[in-house]
Amino acid sequence: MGKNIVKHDHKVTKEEREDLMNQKSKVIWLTGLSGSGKSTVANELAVKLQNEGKLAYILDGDNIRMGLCKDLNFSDDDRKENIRRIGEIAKLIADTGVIVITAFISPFIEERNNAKEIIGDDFIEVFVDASLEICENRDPKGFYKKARSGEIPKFTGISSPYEKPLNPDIYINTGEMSIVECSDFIFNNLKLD
Ligand code: ADX
Repeated sequence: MGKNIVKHDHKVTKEEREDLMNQKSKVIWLTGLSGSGKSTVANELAVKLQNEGKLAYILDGDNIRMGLCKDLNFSDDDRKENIRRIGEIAKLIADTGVIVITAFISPFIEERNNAKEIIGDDFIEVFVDASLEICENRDPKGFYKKARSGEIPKFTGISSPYEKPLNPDIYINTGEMSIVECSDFIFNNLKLD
């Protein structure tokens, strides 16, 4: 903690906010290659949660990099800072009682562990797996092509590493399961009550 800073305790607790909304907050942390389907799965899951009467909110890599993290690029250090900020924001939102779904490549084991440390017990790591070959074939934004030609440097999976989770809480493979199956599988493995 910084110098001359004193933590305030508030009267209304996280548990009371959760009770008000009849849910338990979580941070559903989706990690995987670009094009693996993180944002698509996050959207499907958010619809499912909404339909079940659970309040959820998505934090998404591309969107956050247009605002809060627009000063950051894709060097290892900037990716770590990106994930540190997302970890802190996710923790704050989860403290409101809302379920957070994050969709960031978050390529390094150490930074994901760091996010887990910041967030605590609410953190659920979901590995959104799909082979590099599949992601590259999908290439929804045309970025793999540009990465191969050198136009985009330090691209995850091509010229920058992706460290797979060794022991994720939930594993889905978007090359083998449909998006709805993936979303349902995550939903069924959350303990929300
Ligand atoms: S992370 O590595 O810091 O977690 P983040 O999820 O925020 O990445 O952003 C990834 C998105 O940024 C990708 O889906 C892609 O659209 C875009 N992007 C642009 N340049 C790169 C790059 N060099 N490596 C990976 N993604 C990139």
